[in-house]
Amino acid sequence: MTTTNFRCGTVALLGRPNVGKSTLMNYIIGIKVAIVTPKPQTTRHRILGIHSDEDTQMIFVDTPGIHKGEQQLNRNMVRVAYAAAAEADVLAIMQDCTQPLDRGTRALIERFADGRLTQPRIHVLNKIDRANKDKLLPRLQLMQQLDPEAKAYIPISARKGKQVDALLRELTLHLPEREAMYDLDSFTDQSQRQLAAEYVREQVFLSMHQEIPFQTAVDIEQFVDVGHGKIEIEAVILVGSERHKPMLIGRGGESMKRMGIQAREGLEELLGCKINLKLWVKVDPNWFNNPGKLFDLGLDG
Ligand SMILES: Nc1nc2c(ncn2[C@@H]2O[C@H](COP(=O)(O)OP(=O)(O)O)[C@@H](O)[C@H]2O)c(=O)[nH]1
Ligand SMILES: [Mg+2]
Repeated sequence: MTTTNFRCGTVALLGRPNVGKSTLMNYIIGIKVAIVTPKPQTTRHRILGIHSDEDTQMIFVDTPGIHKGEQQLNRNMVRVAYAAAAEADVLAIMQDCTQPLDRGTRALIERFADGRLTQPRIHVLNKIDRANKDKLLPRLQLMQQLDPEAKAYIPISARKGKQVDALLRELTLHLPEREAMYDLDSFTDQSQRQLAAEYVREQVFLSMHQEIPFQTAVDIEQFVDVGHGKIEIEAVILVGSERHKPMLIGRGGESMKRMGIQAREGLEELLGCKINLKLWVKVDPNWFNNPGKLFDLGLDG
């Protein structure tokens, strides 16, 4: 590894829930390192996605969306997002330009524009594949007014990969000259065990409704490489109330079975091996307000 002219740094992906932070990171890395669902607050931890080539390494920090919430879990998630911003080399502040600029988004932009954090800021206007073209230019102008010191304002589509190369070029300009911090072939800092928990949780988010997904967590109790290209996994789906249990299991176990198959298929593709996945449901009332449990799950922020 040569140090001359090598650039390496962290880029914090910041923004309200559901603007497309995880989708963008997955597109850039080329695999699903962060789960994505149509539901807000899918991302709970700080997740790294590492993108390397011959002369740069960009470490994307995907963060939980910045939002208000009553539960301890929500407060921890917001703390994680701001801490990631404070430590990053570059701030990519994302918004969904198919939605009007709401108060929450404006407040977030103003908060970063106030200069407390001095890293270069880039505004990313996502979802241009669905946006009204006539509204894009005024929106870009408004961003320039709200944050005139930002380095760039870039419209993209994370889902379609439009203009993502332009964003990457801009980000590269602001990375410090520094040696690579991770192996050039690693793509995330998450362990296979953590990825397994996330892939199961993704299925819960996709299949369950109302408050259930937000009050569910996944704990991997067994993760054993049994050789011959096979991994055995036992995952517990933790629910916050007795009422949720039958809904997760579904009639005749149908729902659990479907979630298990989907999660297994995704993991087999990601890890490139055969997987035997067993799922259980356990009730732990109010786990999301229990500091000890949040600590155990790595959600203490
Ligand atoms: N149309 C469109 N949808 C997108 C785009 N990027 C993300 N989404 C969708 O927006 C939702 C939230 O995306 P996600 O990446 O989880 O947002 P996050 O909460 O900011 O991480 C998902 O349903 C995505 O498929 C985009 O560029 N265009
Ligand atoms: Mg996310």
